[in-house]
Amino acid sequence: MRRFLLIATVVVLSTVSAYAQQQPICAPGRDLLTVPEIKSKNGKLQGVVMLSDEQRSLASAATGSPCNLQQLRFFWGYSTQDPMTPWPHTGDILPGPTLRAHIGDMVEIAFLNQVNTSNFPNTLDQGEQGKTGPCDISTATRTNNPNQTRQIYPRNDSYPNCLHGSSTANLHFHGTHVTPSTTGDNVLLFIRPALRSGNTLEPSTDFVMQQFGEVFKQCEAYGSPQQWSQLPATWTDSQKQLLQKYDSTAPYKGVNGALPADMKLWPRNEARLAKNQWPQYSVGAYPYCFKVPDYASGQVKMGQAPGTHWYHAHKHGSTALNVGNGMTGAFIIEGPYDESLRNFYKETATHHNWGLREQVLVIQQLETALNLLSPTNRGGPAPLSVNGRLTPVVSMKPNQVQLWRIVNTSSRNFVEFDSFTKHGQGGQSVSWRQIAQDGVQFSYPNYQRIGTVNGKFNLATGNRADLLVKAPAQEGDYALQVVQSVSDLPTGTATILLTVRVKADDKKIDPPMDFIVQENDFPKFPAFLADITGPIHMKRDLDFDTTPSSGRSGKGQMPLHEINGKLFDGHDVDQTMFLDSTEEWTISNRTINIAHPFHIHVNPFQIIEVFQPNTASAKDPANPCYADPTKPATWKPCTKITPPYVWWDVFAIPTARQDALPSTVCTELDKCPADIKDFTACSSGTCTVTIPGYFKERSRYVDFTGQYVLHCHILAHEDRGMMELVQVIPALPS
Ligand SMILES: [Cu+2]
Repeated sequence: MRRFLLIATVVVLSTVSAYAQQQPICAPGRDLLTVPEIKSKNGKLQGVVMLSDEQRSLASAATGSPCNLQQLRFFWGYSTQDPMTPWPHTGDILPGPTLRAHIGDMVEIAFLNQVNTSNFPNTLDQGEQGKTGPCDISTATRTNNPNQTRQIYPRNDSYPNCLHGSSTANLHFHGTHVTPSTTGDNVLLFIRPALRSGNTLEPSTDFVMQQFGEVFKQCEAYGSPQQWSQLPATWTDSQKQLLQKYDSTAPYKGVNGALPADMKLWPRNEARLAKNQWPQYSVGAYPYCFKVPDYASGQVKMGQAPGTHWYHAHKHGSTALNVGNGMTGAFIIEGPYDESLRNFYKETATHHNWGLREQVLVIQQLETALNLLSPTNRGGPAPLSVNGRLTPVVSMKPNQVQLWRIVNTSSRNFVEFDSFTKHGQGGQSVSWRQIAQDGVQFSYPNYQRIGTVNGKFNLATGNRADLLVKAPAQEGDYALQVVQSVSDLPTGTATILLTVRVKADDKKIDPPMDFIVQENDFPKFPAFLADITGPIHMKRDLDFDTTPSSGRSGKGQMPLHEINGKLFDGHDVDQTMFLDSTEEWTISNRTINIAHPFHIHVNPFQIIEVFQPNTASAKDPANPCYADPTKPATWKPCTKITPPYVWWDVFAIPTARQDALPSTVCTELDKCPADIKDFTACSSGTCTVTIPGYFKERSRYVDFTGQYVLHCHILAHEDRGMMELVQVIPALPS
C-alpha cells in the first residue's frame, strides 16, 4: 500500500507541476488550505519527509503581484502507517506535512534529500566550490541572463558564516525536549542530496526505506543509537561508498572530480568515527528516531510540553534560504492539554453541534531573495502567507469557538496580532484569547492576565501561540490585521494576514460556544512546568550585537552579527552546562533597530525580567521609569514580572537605544565616566551612549547531554554567525 501511494503521489507531482509551470498561482483570498498530516498511531509517528525541488508560484510583494514561477526546494511527505490524502501538488508553495504525535511516542522520520543539484548550479557547499570560493560568489550569474552579474552575498562574510550550501539540509524539531545527539534533534548534520544519474537516485527510496525499517526497529527496542556502528552495516557501508563516490566526482571550480583532499567529506566522517563520535555527513537520507518523553513515565526530570511545535531545515549557512523557500512545518504534540480542551468543547445532548475544530496555521515568508536563481524577488520584504496562501479565508460558524495553533515560521519578520475588523451596529467581531506560548500552555493565572480578550501579542520568528478564537453571531467577513516588524515594540501600518468568513449552515451551534472562564475547565497545569526554583548554579551574560558597518566590518560593508564579540566557528564550544543544573542568563542586545530573537534548543526557559529602553516611559526624562544614559543603574525595568512565569523557547531581545551625551558629560571617550565607557562611542566631539535592551531567563539543563546550539532566529543572522555551540555534560558526583 505504501509503495503504491508513493508511486501515485509522484505521478501527481509530475503532472501538476507541468500545469503549474504554465500558470503561476498567487491569488490572495482563496480558502485556507489544510496541510496534510502525518499522525502517530500505536505510539509511533512513522513517515517520510521528502526534500524535493520544483517550479512553484511565488508572490513578491504584499499585494501578491507580481507572481512568478521560481525553482524552490520544498518538503512534502506521507505517513508510512496510514495512507494520507495525496500531497496537494497545486503549484502553490505550502509547508511540509504537519506532524502529529502524542507525548510518550516514538518519532521515526525517514528524511530524504532528493534535491536535483543541477537546478541550483550556483549553490555552493563545503565540498563543492563551484566557480569561485565557498562564500565569495559576487560574480554569480542570473540564470535568465548569464551575462548579467550582481552581488548577492555580503563580501566580508567568511566561511562558515556565509550563505552557502543550500541543497544540503537536515531537520530541527523546534520545541521538542529530546536528545540533541545522533538520530535526535541533531542540527550538526549535513545531509547532502542523493547522487543522481539521469532518473536514478543513489540511495534509492526503496533501499532507504528498507534500511531505515531496521534502524527504527532497533531504536524502538534500545532507544536512539549512541554509536554509528549500531546502525545496520548495509546502511553504513553504503553511506561510506556514496560519500567516497561524491568525493571523487563532485565539481570543484567547474571541474568534476577535482575536489582537494581537505575538502572531501568521507575523511571527515572517518576522523570522527575514529574518535567514537557520530559522523556529520550523509548522502540522500537520514533516519530521525527519538522518543518524546512523557513526564508521567518517571524516567525524565522534565517532560515534553504537549503543544504547538514545529520543524525546519537548520543546516548552518542555508537555514535562511531553506526556510524562505518554505522548508518548515508544524509539529503538534498532543497530550492532556488538548484532550482537556476537546473534552470541554465536545458535542453533547445539550450542546448541539459543538466540538473543537482546530486550525493549524503555519505563517511563512516565502522568498528566494537569497537564492541565486531568483532575479525577480528582490526589493522589499516578502509577503506573509498562511499554509502557503496569501490572505486565506478561514471558515467559522456563528458562535463557534475554534482552537488555532499558530506558528511563525518566517525567516525574518515578527507578526503582531492586532485586531479583527468590526461589523454591524454593535461592532461585532471575531475575538481571541491566548492559551499557550511556544507550545507550552499558560497556567490559569497567566490565562487571566495575559490571555485576555483580544490581548495583542507579537510573534517573533519561531514563536508560537495557541488561541481560542470565537466567531460572533453575525455573519460576515472579518479581516485579521497584523503588524510586521523586527522589533519588540512594533510600529507601522497593519496588513491583513487572513480573513475569517462567518457563515451559518443547517447545523446551528446551540447554545453559543464561549471562552473558558472557570479555572476547573482550563487545562490543568502539569507539575513539571512549575516555576523554576532552588539554587541557581550559574549565571551567564550573552551579548548580541550587530557590529556597525563603519566598525570592524569595514566601511560600506554589511554588518557582522555576533554573540559576545564572536562569530560561530562550527567546532569550539561556547557554553558548557552541567546536566541537572539550573542557570540564570542575562541576554542583552546592543543593536538599536533589531530585536534579535534568542533561541536555544532542547530546554525551554522562563522569562523573569525584561528591559525595553525604547518604551515611552523609559525615554521620558520626566518619567520615574526614565533610563538615564549617564546612569547605568537606571538601565533596568521599572515594573517587575511576577510569577508564575511564562515558558518560551524564542524571546526577542529588546532593541537598544542610542542617546547623545551632553557635551558637559564628555566629548571624547577617554574623558567619559568609567561606568558608561563600555557603552559609549565618540566621534567629532560628540559621544553617544548605547543602552542595551535585555531579558533574564532561567532554565534547567536536564535529561539530555550532548552538543547543540543557541542562536538568533532571524535566520540570515544565524547563517552569518550569530550562533553559539553549547554542550551539556554530566556533572561530577558530589
Ligand atoms: Cu539577529
